[in-house]
Amino acid sequence: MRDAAPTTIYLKDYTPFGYVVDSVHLTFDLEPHSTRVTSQIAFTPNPEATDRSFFLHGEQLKLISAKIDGIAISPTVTEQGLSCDVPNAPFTWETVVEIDPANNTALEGLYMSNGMYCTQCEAEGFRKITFYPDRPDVMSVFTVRINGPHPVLLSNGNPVDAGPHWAEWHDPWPKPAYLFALVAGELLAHSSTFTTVSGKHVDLNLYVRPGDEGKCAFGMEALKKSMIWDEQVYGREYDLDVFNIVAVDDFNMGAMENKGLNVFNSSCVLASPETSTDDNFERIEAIIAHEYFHNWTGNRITCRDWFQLCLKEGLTVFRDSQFTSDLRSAPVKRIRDVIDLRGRQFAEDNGPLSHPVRPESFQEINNFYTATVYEKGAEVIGMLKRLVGDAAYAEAVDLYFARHDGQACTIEDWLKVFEDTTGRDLTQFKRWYSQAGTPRVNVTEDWTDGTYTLTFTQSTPATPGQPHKDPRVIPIAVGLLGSNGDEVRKTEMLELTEASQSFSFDGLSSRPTPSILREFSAPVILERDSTNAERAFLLAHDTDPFNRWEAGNALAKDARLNMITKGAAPDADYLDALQKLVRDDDLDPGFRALVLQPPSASDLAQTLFENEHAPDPQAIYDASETMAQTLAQTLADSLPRLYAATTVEGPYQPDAVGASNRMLNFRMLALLSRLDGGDQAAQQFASADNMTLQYAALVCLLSIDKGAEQNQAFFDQWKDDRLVMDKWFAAQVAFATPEKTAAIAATLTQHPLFDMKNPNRFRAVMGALAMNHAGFHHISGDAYSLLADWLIKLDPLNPQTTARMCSAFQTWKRYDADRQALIKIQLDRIAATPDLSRDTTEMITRIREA
Ligand code: 0A1
Ligand code: ZN
Repeated sequence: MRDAAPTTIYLKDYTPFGYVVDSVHLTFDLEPHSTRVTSQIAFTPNPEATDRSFFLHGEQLKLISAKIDGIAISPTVTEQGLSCDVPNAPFTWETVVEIDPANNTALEGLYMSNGMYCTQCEAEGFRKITFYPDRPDVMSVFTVRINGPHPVLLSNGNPVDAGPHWAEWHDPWPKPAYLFALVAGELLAHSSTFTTVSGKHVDLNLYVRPGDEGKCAFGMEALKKSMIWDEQVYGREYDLDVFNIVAVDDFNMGAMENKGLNVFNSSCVLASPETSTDDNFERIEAIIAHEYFHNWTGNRITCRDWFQLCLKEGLTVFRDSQFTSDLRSAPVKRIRDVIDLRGRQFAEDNGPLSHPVRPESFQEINNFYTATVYEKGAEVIGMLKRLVGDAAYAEAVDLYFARHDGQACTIEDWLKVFEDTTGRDLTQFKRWYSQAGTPRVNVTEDWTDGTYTLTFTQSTPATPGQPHKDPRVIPIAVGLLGSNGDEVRKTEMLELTEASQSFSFDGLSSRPTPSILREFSAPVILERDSTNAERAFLLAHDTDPFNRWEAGNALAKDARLNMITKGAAPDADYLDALQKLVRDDDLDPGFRALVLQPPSASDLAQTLFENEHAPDPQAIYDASETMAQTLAQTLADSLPRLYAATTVEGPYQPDAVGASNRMLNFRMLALLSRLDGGDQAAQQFASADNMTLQYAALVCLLSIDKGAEQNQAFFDQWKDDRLVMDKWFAAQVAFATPEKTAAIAATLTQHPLFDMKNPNRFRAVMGALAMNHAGFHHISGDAYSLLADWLIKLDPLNPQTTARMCSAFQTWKRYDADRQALIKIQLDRIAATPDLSRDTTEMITRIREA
């Protein structure tokens, strides 16, 4: 067994650690296979704790020596850690351990990536570096000495001193061990400086491998924008002399907010016009902001225990969304966030992996870095802000920073600052943190004697371990439109608190058209009978951009669902509404592109399932293809003009306006390709001087089962660029036709550049396989077994990435009996694999229990 038998940890069992850590001094003697870590830790008995047993976490460590107050001791060591008797008074603890970073393929703790040393300690990776109370409520001041031959030796905080082959760092801010970081390697710095609002000078460095120095400028600018934004919007200033970012090629997640030393997956920080798309630029800007914002929401104020993960993640995602909205188009950001929420979080919340924003138990915390904790966690903050208003939100957050700076907190602490500043009782609101599942909100309406009444009824389906749900507080933003499209009632925030509740509007001269759940004011599924005519009206007139898009989205979904379930032809009203909208040059091109973006196959599948139809992935694919073809023909006259009008002249800039035009330009090219067999796309591919246009052209070609020549040319041009090669691997699988998908993915796993140990490359192929809905669910079952084969192979090397990718199977109960049987075989096969990791065991067990 590589992992100890899984045990379940419960929120209700929390107790504080028996000792306070006054200071930590670490020395690293770096060697690829035998790095020595010497720790000197000052412990004091914790007056607030009752349990004084002394247990330090430690996994995969070779204990060389242990001393208490300078005297050698022989502690009891197990696979999980170490225990021994200690004095009932302050004492100094010292251990020497040996670890093997070169063989650390799990990418947790201290590991090596392309010859460079780096660490990943969240959530529980520090215990793979040395024996320590590895829990977020134990905060301490760290001093770190690194001995190694590398020109760059980094840790948290401020540099103290350095010499040939050594460096010392001191972080004055007490922090939990999960924020510890160390980096050593032959790296180049892209440097700049920042002066904070109170005049403090900060050195900024972005460290990269030689060859990547041309991809740093955008990230550095994004960092400065984030620093200014957090000062201006949240009053948060940076608090060290340096802020370092390091790009690492082998990384399980996107990036990590270690104090003063953020470590980034290189795909989430390196960017250049030639190698990155507009979407990459926007994502990089957001992730840099996210990690930077953690300095206050996560680091200065951290989590008491891992059940409180949403305290830092929900709030930080909310803050990075605000940042992107401020810098770019707010409506486009909101629409994209909702598409993403429905695609990932709703799928999670309505399946076997459903869990509350604040879970109450887990086996492996790494499995809870989920869309529910992050994105639904952010939606909960958005709702709170809508309920109390902007000014009260600002006041409460100020109090949060003032009251809790330097502490490890809980959701109760967070809600209390809102209760104290607003006088509101948030007991019912707190259900958003404790109840899993997506609420359904049904709306009916009445028009009697000049009074218009909306009646809302809420219910949430049972989720694993939670058969019964209580009504939540749901903010529902409603506006009313008159027959000429004028707003007869501006947006009002209705507060739904009962299972069923009515709201009336008086003094209207005629029956209005309601615009409900504006700005997507709550993460719920709204159920309401509507007509195509009403949706077309809202698509043309709604003054709320989100709901305007939503009306188009509802039309788009219905048209396809009718094709699938009733054999209907592509809906004429829908096509007509789209024609009008696409040609309306007063509308933001990015917004028009989003209205044209087809609903995802997975979203259609979920809706079919909810309406008691087992979704047929091939039928969904066929309907979407027919619709795209019909749309292309309907818009044929406008396509060349709009394609030309949205072609951005001049050198490429990753700015919001250019990106918005290119979004629509891409939609036009995709439709044009269906009429001209890909001629225009081939031309664009040949002449493109930036990745956005080059990649868009390749995608358009692959989507119509063409582009073999361009695919080869793309490979020849970019084979030495890792990040572009990830795109190459992914595109071939993601845009393959259903019957070819599994075979293409299988072939790519045999490609010399396929490397399962690199999470980005593994995800490029296997993630794309799972995302190609009709390809993944092809009735041959080939994709299911291919993915299972590779999950079984990866698990012993990298449990965390394996476990995350198991979620490809989470929706299996949506599908027909044949597909369920095919998936079940694979789930059983994975479950029966000897020595399966704790991470993957937990995921597969939960999915199988569906
Ligand atoms: N805290 C990081 C995400 C992160 C979480 C876990 C990791 O390794 C297990 C790595 C990164 C963030 O929210 O950006
Ligand atoms: Zn985060």
